Amino acid sequence: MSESTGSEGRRFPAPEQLAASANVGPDVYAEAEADRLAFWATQARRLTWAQEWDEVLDWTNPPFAKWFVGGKLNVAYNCLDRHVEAGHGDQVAYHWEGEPGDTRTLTYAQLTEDVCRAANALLELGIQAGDRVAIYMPMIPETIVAMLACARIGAVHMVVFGGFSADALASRITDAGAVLVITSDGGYRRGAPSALKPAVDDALSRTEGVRNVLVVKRTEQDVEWTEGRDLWWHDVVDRQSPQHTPEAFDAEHPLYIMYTSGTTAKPKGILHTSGGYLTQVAYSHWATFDLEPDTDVYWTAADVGWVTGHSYIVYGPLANRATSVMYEGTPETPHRGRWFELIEKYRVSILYTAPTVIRTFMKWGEDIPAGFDLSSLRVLGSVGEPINPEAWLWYHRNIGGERCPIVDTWWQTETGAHMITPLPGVTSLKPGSAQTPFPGIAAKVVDDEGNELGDDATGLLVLTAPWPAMLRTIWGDDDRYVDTYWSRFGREVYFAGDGAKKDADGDIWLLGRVDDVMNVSGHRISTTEVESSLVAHPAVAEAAVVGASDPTTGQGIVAFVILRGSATDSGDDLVQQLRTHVSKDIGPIAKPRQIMVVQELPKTRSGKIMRRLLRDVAENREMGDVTTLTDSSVMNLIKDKLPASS
Ligand code: 6R9
Repeated sequence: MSESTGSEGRRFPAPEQLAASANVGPDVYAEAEADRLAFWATQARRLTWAQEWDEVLDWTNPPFAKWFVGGKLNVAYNCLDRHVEAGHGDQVAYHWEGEPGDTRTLTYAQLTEDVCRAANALLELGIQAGDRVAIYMPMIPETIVAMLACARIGAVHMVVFGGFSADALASRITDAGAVLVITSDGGYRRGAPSALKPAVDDALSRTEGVRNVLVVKRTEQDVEWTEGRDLWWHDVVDRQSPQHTPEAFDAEHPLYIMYTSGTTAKPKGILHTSGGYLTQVAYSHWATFDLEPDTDVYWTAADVGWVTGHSYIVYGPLANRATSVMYEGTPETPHRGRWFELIEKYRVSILYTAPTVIRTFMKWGEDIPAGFDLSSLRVLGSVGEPINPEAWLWYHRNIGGERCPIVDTWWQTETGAHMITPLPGVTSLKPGSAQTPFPGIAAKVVDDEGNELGDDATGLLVLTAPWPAMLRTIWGDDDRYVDTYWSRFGREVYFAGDGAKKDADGDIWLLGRVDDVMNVSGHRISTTEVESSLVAHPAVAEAAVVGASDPTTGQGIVAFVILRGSATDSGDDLVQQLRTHVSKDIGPIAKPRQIMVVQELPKTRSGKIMRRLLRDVAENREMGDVTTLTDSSVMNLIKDKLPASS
């Protein structure tokens, strides 16, 4: 394989001190392998159960799994009260920072009281266990309070990313059958208040069944008000009792629905339940990041409205009694050093974010992180997309000071928690590869017939044993659940939809979604590999590659690139240079037919590039559904840049 895509041979062994002291050592894999169910039962005991389970796993009717059958627990109690009862009420749960610079500190004791008040308010509004509650909020503490209040009373939350449109919100409210919406007047983004309530009003004009809208005041923007339906959070919640006795729910009681990224037509409502989910998010958060609850300051710099926010801003960290940072705004507001300023201010020791952010930082230049004290960091994480080796190395050098291991965690909304990842005190790291199935997880790379592949052969990623945090179904559509994930290789093999390969050391490389694989003159080429090659060129900060239909080659490779701040040339010469670079790097077959220099790329909330839209542009088509774009104006900018002929 080419240098830029990872085989430069550099390995980054676990730092000695970490290897000696980490929460999890090398023996964990054998232990989990010896008895997978016993291993997960051990991890489930990290939680406090009101009643222990009779059976770890019921897999008699695959793919409908039941974990910790007969067990009962309360998820919010596990995240809050038990830490307070154990004497940690004064520990900070969140250092929250608003984009304008306002701050709030929430201890475990305060958060517990806030959640109890909100739970009592939901009960007063007639919300019952099993009811669905839509949450459409900015990144403020009330968002977490609302989620935990639902969990506490057994209501099912359905968080919709605040950047999504009224359309996206309406279709999700309808599909989930939500009876209450929790929102705010707005939140701060890029230095200005950005309204949320109008989108709720718009969505509710097209849906039925929502009885009330609970509105948090954040920006003081004017809002339209529907009497009898709309209620201010501070009017209803603040007067409630700070006490509420949690009820224990069945381990399989629904916890939340999260709709997936929308890279397909109709969004899928992924259903997660209680006991298995909390077990795996808590254990993985502790093991993958080597969390020390007494000393670490942990920061998942992502939106709560993405599964990463659910599992690693809210449930995992709270179940483990972590102290977290939560930030409302964008990384460039009011200046491009904002994140680094926060790391310095709160002495963040573990940072978890997405490759797209790292590539943005690369574009802005290494002088920015160099201006801050980042010496508190000790473990870094990546999630959301394959991290190009070039971005990995930049992250390692410029943010991690060459001392912090980077855990590249592969997982999905559907998997609920980490599935393939290095462990920071164990794994010798390979930039660009997620490497090893997590302890207790079984993953393989197979060909179209299901035969296992190795030696760098490109195939499909499958999971061959059920896992505690797995999705239980697609909300309201068991058939689609079976068809989408469990029919390609039989009912006991989960088809992830990602291309992958396993190298000679047995390490797994993720190659992007299967539908992102291009076919050029009969050769299968992954978009990820061409993107990594482009990003390895000194002039390129970020690249998106799509296969556009081509009369001679079947598909032709079309690349969209964002240049680094330091790049001087952006003309035809550079484009030719880049084409030659890819051709030398991967092979002439991978030489892009066309390269376009753009300012922005269309992204989902999780930072995934929406290649589907770029393909529409590359093939000169009307654009498809843009409701899940974080910023829909981006596509107009790109189209304006196009030469009329393309
Ligand atoms: C957590 C999350 C899932 C899809 C997944 C894959 C891609 C996520 C990755 C990665 C390579 C990683 N993905 N992490 N690809 N390396 N470390 O992102 O969930 O939004 O559901 O997306 O994201 O393609 O199938 P979700």
